[in-house]
Amino acid sequence: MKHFITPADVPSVKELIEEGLRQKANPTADNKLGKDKTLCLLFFNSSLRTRLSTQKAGINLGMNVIVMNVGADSWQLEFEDGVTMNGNKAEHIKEAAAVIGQYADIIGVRAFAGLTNREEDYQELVLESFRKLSGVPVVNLESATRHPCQSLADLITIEELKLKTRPKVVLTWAPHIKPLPQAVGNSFAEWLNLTEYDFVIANPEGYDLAPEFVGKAKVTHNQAEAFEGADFIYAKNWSSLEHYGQVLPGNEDWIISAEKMKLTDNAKFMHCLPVRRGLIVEDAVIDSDNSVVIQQAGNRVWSVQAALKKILEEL
Ligand code: SN0
Repeated sequence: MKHFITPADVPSVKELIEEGLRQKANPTADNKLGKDKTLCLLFFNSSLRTRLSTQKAGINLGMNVIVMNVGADSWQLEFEDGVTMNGNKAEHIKEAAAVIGQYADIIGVRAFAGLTNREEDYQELVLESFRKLSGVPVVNLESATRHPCQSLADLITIEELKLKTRPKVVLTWAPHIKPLPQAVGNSFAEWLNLTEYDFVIANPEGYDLAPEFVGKAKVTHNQAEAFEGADFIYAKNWSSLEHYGQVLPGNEDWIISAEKMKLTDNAKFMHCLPVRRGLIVEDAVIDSDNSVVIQQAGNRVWSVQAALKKILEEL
């Protein structure tokens, strides 16, 4: 595997899930594979799980791991071509990405959507710049439109917990006070579309995800209808795509409540974290035995470890 940016980079998603489960069963089995190889993780935004799980995965594979908070610790980067750099941006991505490529065998990049310009965000300027200009493989640690490390961990978790061959998996929008990216929802939909699961997306009107991510999923604006008979409830907020980056008024009643969970077939509760209690989900749900958020976050190690392994094998 060359890069890990979208599922299109993955020769077999099924095989990658199995690889994740193998890594989980034997975390240091491949600790010679990354010897003398450097993994450089670049964070343009905050992180807890992604940063630590990716560092841990690199270490499990025997890699050296270096991390930088770009922007906060390094120079402000210019991404536009042909500009006179007379503002506050001291370095162009053309040099920065190429230089980091001299230090790293694999680069991981986190760069959220700006949420002001839809076309720009959906062009993935930051991630694509590193892919084109660094000369080394790139792992997507949540870009403007996708979060594949999360989605692979989600699929690993569902695989571990499913009680039916074809469980009903519901991605439901949930309320938030801030505009959040569509990346987690987009990616979850994109990866779920590659499974045989019964997949439903529930969101209020005005919050439909982009059709290229929705794929063959059933979309409903009726949350209760979606919850009926569900085996997995995956909650996530995202800001409007149509009214780009906006939080539309109303919809606070989309919170995941214990009452709504009763409509499901004893569904597991999933969320990528961080989650705001009392806003996205009631304490009674996230504290219940059906909540699998910690197992899901734990699986972040095995998901990125499987992806890094596949890249290392082809270096
Ligand atoms: C990010 C998002 O894409 O929604 C990262 C999720 C893995 N989440 C947030 O930015 C939450 C911020 C908040 O204030 O709750």
